[in-house]
Amino acid sequence: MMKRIGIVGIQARWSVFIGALVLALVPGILWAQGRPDIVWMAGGHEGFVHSVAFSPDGGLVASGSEDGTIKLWRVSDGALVRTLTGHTDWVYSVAFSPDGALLASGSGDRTIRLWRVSDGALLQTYTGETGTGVRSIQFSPNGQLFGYGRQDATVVVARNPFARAPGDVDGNGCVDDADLLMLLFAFGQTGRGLPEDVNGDGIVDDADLLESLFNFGSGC
Ligand SMILES: [Ca+2]
Ligand SMILES: [Ca+2]
Repeated sequence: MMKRIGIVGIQARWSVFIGALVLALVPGILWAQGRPDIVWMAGGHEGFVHSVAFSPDGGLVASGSEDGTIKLWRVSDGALVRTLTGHTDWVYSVAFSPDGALLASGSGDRTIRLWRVSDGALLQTYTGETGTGVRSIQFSPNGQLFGYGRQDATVVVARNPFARAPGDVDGNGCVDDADLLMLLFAFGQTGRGLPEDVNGDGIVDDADLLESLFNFGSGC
């Protein structure tokens, strides 16, 4: 009888210990599941923010809002770098080009706009082939194309008019020895948005060299 009480007592103590442990851990677990680990939060838009995108170098985050503006924020501290204005309806989607030079935006105002990131200049506005509005937009990995989704259930892929010619690593408009040299110096490097990564697959290798050689002399 005494032995049974002893076992029951040990079991009870273990139950209390495990219960206390669970009570101690659960709030932490729930907290971790309940909210992300915030670096910063920033207000400034005057409507729903429909889209955010990081620049390839990680320095900027762009946001597109129902207020018709796009804002560029410094990732390190959340400082507002620039507000891009021009859209006359909701901005549904924003995307950086792989080299970080361009930002594309799609809007309910039936336009697509291409902006220069360095100074916020509006480089191009498309009003054709935008249907009843543009909901989503993204560049191809090598930056030669951009794709977008329209409100009328249509997907479109178009050429980026500001893309470098394949193989024009230094962006001077001509594929020549200088580009090949840059490519060879960067051979083996990995990462997104490298100008030497001609085919945009994330690595500078034989395939990029071949594509450059294939386009050698173009634009010169
Ligand atoms: Ca070149
Ligand atoms: Ca490549």
